Amino acid sequence: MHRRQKMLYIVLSYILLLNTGSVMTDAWALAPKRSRIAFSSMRDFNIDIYIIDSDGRNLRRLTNSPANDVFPAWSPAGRWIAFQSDRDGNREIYNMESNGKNIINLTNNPAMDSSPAWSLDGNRIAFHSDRDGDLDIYTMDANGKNVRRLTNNPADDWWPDWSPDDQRIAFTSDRDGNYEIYTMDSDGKNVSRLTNDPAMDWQPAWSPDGQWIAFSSDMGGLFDIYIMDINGKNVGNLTNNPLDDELYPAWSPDSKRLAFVSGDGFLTDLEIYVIDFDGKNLRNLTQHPADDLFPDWSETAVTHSVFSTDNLIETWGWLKQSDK
Ligand SMILES: [Ca+2]
Ligand SMILES: [Ca+2]
Ligand SMILES: [Ca+2]
Ligand SMILES: [Ca+2]
Repeated sequence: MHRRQKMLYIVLSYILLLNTGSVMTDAWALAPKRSRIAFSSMRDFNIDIYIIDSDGRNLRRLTNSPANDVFPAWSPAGRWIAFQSDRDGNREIYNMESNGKNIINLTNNPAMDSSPAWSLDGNRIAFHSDRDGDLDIYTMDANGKNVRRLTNNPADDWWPDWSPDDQRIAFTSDRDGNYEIYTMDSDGKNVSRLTNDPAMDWQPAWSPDGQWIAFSSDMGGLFDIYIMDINGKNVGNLTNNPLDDELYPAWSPDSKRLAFVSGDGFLTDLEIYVIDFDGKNLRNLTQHPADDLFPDWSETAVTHSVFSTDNLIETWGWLKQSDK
């Protein structure tokens, strides 16, 4: 199989077959913060969601289901992790507390609902779905209500990610013949194309400082992680790896580093890597023979470690019920 076809097959297998109002209390704001990466892993022979400190310590498994739990996405304050699972028989978006408890079903539609991305005010979740016949971008309230369709195009429109001011949403579409990165207002208006090349450009990730959009592209042959400014200019290859493909970029909260997925040169044993914004200090974070993929990075309070009982978590949940 051609390498690009094989990569597409692998990615699509995971997708298709695996099928504020915030009022910070002083105590919450002072709670210790940890830099952590949520990801999915096949290490227990089906794919579940894990978290690991960004220095590689404190690996913790969050879901334990025979279903496929993929695409974890931290809420801005770190209390929730949205994810995609096929535990009800088709792909839906769920929310859980970042300690893995209180799983809540957000979508309930026989179509594929995938790739959740939180608005930075914590009020909305963008996702892609083929519920209207082809892939389009939608948003919903964080409780699953008020679903709005943002794109209406027979092309594939997918992989949404919000700008840090919640005004724009980056996404991928092949509406102009091949996959390019686009942005649009968060109501779907004022679509702008950022890339324009015959390569496959997809999986945009908006930097938390608002300056950059990272994405994966095979414009250099294999897939690498590229960074461009939010107007599509100054495109640079961050990974520049001639041996394997890089996918799924995810920014650190300080916009100084990125996590991404890469393999070992044979499209097997996918790992989560982290790298500095300038391409230095590449590190394999997971180092496990199973596939590790779909990283999402957060630096937020670790309430379930600081306060070890469920009672206290619930108390904090009550105190912080406006926290998304
Ligand atoms: Ca569904
Ligand atoms: Ca579409
Ligand atoms: Ca392209
Ligand atoms: Ca691995």
